[in-house]
Amino acid sequence: MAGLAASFGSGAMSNSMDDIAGQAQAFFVIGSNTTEQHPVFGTMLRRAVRFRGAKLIVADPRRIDLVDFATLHLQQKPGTDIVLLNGLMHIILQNGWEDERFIAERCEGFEEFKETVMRYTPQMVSETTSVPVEKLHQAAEIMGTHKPMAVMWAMGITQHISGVPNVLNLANLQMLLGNMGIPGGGVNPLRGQNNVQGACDLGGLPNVYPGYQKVTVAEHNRKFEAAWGAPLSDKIGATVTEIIPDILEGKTHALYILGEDPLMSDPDTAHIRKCMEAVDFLVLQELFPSETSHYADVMLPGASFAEKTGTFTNTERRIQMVHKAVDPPGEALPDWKIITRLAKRMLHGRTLSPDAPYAGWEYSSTADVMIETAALTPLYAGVTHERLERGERLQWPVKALDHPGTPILHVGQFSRGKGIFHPIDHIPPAEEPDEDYPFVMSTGRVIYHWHGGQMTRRAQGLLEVYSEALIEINPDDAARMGITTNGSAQRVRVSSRRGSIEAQAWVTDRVPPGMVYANFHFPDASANELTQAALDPVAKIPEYKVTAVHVEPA
Ligand SMILES: Nc1nc2c(c(=O)[nH]1)N[C@H]1C(S)=C(S)[C@@H](COP(=O)(O)OP(=O)(O)OC[C@H]3O[C@@H](n4cnc5c(=O)[nH]c(N)nc54)[C@H](O)[C@@H]3O)O[C@H]1N2
Ligand SMILES: Nc1nc2c(c(=O)[nH]1)N[C@H]1C(S)=C(S)[C@@H](COP(=O)(O)OP(=O)(O)OC[C@H]3O[C@@H](n4cnc5c(=O)[nH]c(N)nc54)[C@H](O)[C@@H]3O)O[C@H]1N2
Ligand SMILES: [Mo]
Repeated sequence: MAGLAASFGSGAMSNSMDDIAGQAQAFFVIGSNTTEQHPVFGTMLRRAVRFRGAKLIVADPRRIDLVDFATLHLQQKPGTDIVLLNGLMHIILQNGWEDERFIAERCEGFEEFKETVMRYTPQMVSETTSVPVEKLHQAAEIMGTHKPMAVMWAMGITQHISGVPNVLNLANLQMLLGNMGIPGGGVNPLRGQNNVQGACDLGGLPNVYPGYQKVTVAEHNRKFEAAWGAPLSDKIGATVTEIIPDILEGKTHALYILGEDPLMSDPDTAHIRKCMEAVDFLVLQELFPSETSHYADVMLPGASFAEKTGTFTNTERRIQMVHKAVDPPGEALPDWKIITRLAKRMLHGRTLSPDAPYAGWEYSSTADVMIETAALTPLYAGVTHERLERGERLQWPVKALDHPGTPILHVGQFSRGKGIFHPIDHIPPAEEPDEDYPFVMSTGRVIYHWHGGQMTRRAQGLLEVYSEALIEINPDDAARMGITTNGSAQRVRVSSRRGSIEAQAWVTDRVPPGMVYANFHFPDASANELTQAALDPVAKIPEYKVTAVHVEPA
């Protein structure tokens, strides 16, 4: 739940949940099952639609619950988001709905971008995405005439080999409409885990120190070397999706995994098994014996969220205090204490640099960790546990002790000066359906379970409502194959080039014909037996959302 999972997804919400839900005239939710996966914000959006009449456009290959409240549903084929967005921007430009002043004053690269977009005619976009031309026009009109509009997305956008270009194209859309730096607008990636934002903020990424200070900038290296009293590398490290496959290349020899269950959550499980068998030494810091624990040489017992005190930074960059409610059981300790103990053992016998204030790992509580964070991290410079305890609602950047924090980013100016339009062309998914594997499988979550299910499969109440993996399949496909939900032929076998799983079918028009949807909550039918490690070349995020599969009655 913490740690290296931080490499999934990137960036931060430019706006806050309150200003979006309260002030947007329209919402564009693309690739996020918001009511099931972000229920608090999902409820806020639903209320804004019902009680305030805000418009809602949902772009999702599935008819997710949010569609019931939507003004319009664009049901694009998985992996065609670039084309869809180019088509919408094409129509916006044709009708003069762009914000000329914003583009002229705050952006650059517009002409080249426009040239690309003008090649994506509604007809051609409709053919690639299977969204009807009229719906493209309706969506573009809502966007062009309801400002500000807020854009929200999640893993349906980022878990593709085109994850980064997909996100850049959403930024293009918001710059084109002038929806940046204002309440009710912005570009808003909904961050998944309770503290994935905090883990990224505080350096849980291979290319930056805390506060996104790049390791390749000499000045940053000097600052952290002086603070920590140790020589530091200026080389960008590897991501989790590189570290594990590197075992078979002989480049990774040992793993220290905290709060992650790669046997369940990484793509292509058969390959991950081989890697785990091959690694020389594996330390796993966990709450429970997980699927990955079968391969661990040493297990360190971590304490759960309810058993420790510290901060979580949520999806809107808000830093929040969390207090210990119960004592950790047995020998379990908060993760920071385990890490500190390990670090001190490693320091043993080394003389510490006397001028380096944080060389010795001397923390008596997480408040001390925050003092060090504030001293070295401009984004968190004014954050202290005292301020948070007083009830201050701090969203970074918090520039000083008397700075109130920053609810909306990019007001008046982008952080790098001008906003750049990026011309983006279609990048087809790494694997497309063919004769042998004619279906597209997409994967994700259900509301009742959490990822590999180590926590939620231990909760009896949740198992009572959702006890085994269900695979969503369209009624037309099911009828053709003789699959019914209450007859004898209710189980399906789904196979890809990597593996095969068998599970209960859920015959439903939530998915269109030709598509199935599977989750990775149950070890005996995990979608990741089938997925592949095709990565976005920049973010290194796997293409979990598109796999070519074969489906048959089991
Ligand atoms: N209950 C519960 N809540 C969770 C989690 C959990 O495990 N359980 N996990 C948390 C975490 S870490 C995360 S990252 C978030 C994830 O939150 P979300 O990203 O909202 O959830 P996902 O289930 O990954 O699916 C996202 C949506 O993308 C759609 N989709 C599939 N393919 C495509 C495509 O090609 N294009 C587009 N535009 N959409 C597509 C799917 O139909 C789905 O509706 O959820 C968080 N919340
Ligand atoms: N097919 C497919 N695969 C996916 C995705 C998808 O959409 N489709 N989504 C991906 C995404 S976005 C994510 S974020 C990952 C999530 O994948 P993981 O991070 O592997 O999953 P989690 O279940 O969140 O957490 C892993 C473990 O952390 C332990 N844990 C919980 N709290 C603590 C703690 O405080 N300390 C310690 N030490 N351990 C703790 C839990 O017991 C659990 O076993 O899955 C990815 N995998
Ligand atoms: Mo995630």
